[in-house]
Amino acid sequence: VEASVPEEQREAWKKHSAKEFKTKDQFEADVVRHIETTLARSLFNCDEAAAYAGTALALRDRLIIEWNRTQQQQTFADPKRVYYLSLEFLMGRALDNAILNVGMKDIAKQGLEELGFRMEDVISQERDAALGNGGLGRLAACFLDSLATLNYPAWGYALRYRYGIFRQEIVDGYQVEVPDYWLDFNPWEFPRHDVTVDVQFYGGVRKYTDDSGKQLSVWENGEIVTAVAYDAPIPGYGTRTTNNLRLWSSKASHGEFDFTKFNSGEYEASVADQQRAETISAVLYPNDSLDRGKELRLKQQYFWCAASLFDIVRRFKKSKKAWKEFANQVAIQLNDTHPTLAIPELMRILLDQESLEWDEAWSITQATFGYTNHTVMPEALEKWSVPLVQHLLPRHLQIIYDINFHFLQYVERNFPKEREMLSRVSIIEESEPKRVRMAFLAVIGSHKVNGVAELHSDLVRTTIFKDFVKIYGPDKFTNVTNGITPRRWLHQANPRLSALIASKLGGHDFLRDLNLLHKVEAYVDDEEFRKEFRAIKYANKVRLAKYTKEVEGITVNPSSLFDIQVKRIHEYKRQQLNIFGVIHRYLELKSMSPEARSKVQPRVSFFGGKAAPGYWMAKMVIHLINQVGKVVNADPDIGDLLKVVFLSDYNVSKAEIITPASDISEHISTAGTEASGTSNMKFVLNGGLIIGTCDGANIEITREVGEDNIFLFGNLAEDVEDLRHAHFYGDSFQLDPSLQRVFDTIRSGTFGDAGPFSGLVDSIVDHGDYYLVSDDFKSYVETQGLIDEAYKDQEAWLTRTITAVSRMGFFSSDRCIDEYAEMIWNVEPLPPPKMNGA
Ligand code: GPK
Repeated sequence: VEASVPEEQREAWKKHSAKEFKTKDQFEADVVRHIETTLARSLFNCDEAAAYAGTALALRDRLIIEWNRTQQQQTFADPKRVYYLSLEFLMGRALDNAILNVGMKDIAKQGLEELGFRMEDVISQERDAALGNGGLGRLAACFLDSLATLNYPAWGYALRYRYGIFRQEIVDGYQVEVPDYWLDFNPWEFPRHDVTVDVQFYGGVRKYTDDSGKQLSVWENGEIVTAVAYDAPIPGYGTRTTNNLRLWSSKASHGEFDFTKFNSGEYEASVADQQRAETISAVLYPNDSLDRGKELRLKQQYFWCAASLFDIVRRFKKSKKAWKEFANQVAIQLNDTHPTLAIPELMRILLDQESLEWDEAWSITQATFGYTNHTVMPEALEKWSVPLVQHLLPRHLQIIYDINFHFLQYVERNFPKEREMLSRVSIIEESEPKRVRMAFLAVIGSHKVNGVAELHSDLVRTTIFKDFVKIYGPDKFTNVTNGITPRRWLHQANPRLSALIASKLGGHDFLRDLNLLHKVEAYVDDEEFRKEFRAIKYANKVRLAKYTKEVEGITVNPSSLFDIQVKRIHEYKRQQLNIFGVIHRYLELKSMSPEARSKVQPRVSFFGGKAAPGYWMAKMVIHLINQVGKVVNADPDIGDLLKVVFLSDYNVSKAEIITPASDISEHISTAGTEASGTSNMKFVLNGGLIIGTCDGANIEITREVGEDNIFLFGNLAEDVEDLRHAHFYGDSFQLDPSLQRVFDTIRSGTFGDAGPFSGLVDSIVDHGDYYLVSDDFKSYVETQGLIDEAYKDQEAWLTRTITAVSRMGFFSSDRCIDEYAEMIWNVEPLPPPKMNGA
């Protein structure tokens, strides 16, 4: 490549090529230069926001140098690449992460101090990039971190939403949603106005015969919307590899406005067109584990799949390799069913544009895709109405029918005696209207399907995809237990614990190889180590207490047991079980003698999480928590013995403050409903224990840390079906007396107007208690009692937490990514780029 550029030019470029800062002085010079020239500010009007902007731009320069080199090297080596298609990337803040990943923390801290700023204050100026709902989106963000850290050539593809997940405000104890317009100043993205893709919607299909007599289809006369690429650099930790996250933004294909319409006096119509196009990437849908079937959502999905595939195919075609090499060059992972349209889209490209035969196109497609399932709950499984798909994507519907036809033929041939199976496994559900079962299409179009924890992957194989295991054999289905990046969730969120571990292990290697944590167990009896470990936990609790006072106005005592449940609010996650338990605790305290009260372990129950805006029950759970907090926190009989806090607007940057501060965290879903959970891993890694059900990754956490270091309770997944059945058909419903008392108290108006809470109570008492709150209540309360007792022995508790931390190595997202790379993608790392003079 270089040889094509004349010698003199090459020399000039090399001489002036951008240099990365290495010293504190150079860092400060870069920051000041950006503040003065990029931002047009000065020493005299540089506030913290400007200091953040200058620092971010200085860091960005550095990332970009490494990013350019990584991309050049990948272009040159042309290895097999991974493309992670996810509608959600819950990235959080980028600056702190960038500073740590390039190993510049001390330099940046000292440099900022010399310029008159505290690093923490500067970092906290950044808005979260909140392009996701919950676990699924944060998993994607952890995966990007691991892919770069492990030097895998990998790209993420998503949408550039103008509005991320809404900000949550609490008004009169109710959730209020506020739009999250986050793009005012975003130094981490690079608009690529030259990288665009025209995406078609609607229109019709015309069949024709080409010169060789072959029958072909062409999709035409649709509406065109243009996708513009925005790139964000993803730095690896301790490596120069800097990968790319490409976000697509939608705009009208005719630019600002349509001149023909404008000139014919339809100015308003032309602007309306433009706004309609921009609406596609305007907002992240705020539903978690719920499919709402909205047309705009389907448009988002196709827009993003079509733009991404075009980009991937364009890159492949530059290499001039034959089509049969495609799956040797490209691995595409479907994060849930949201990108499933990528399957018929690749087929359309191969059949209609590249004129491949069906069988070849299909084997390329299947070899390219892998599909990750994140839930077995029916309300979350996407099904698009056939008339809607027909209208919006007529050619794709034909291809989906053809895929189904070939598939059902295969099933019929191989299972001639099981004719009922055909309707069960058909991609098309024979409902009114008919619907496309996206999960089935994803299974059929992929070569591997994985669940996200062992129990979940078992349920995937034995429930929703049971027939497919029979059809394809068991090898198509596998498990990759989720993980988390220890860079953000230990080193960044809990720097002092990271430093303590590094001091004993002789450096920070464990951040790249988390299994090294097992060496920490040797220090479990080391007095000096224990003292510092305890002091760190206390300091983290003090930090959360300070935050709680400043932001929520509630005083909590950091010596109390901190009990935390933060995650999306969902009936299956059972925050209602937690708050009913809190009410029970309150009632017990109220009925105790002062003498008995003096022996009680003080506790703070923290809650946090957003409810989907249309999810009434979840919103009432939030309301109940806030109302209980109002009463309990103001009760002079109770004092520090019990406090109830709802931490509003839970997000990634808040999780970095909350996670290191727990003594106990709650992961109490109805068994069989939480596919994995990932915050459970974060809390234990930061020295907190879990109260949890035998669900998701709790089971593997138990296996790793040992049964003595986790508090499990409740019914097992295998018994859930029978219990549900019994609620409906068994003898009359008998409530545990203490739960009955909780309900009576709510109904009596102790926590304000009981009207809003009737749905919560009735769903248990009158509507079959689908989530088995009543079945698990007693064992939940008892286990909380065991925790109170155990916590009183602070030395034994400390031993448990240290032991648990040392056994968490398995839950690094690096381990997951290596498993995906080997079992699903068949890709190898590419050694990081060399730098000039390196
Ligand atoms: C699963 F189906 C979904 C969804 O729509 N959103 C979401 O965040 C979560 N998830 C699971 O609920 C978690 O158990 C799991 O850890 C996470 O995905 C990542 O796999």
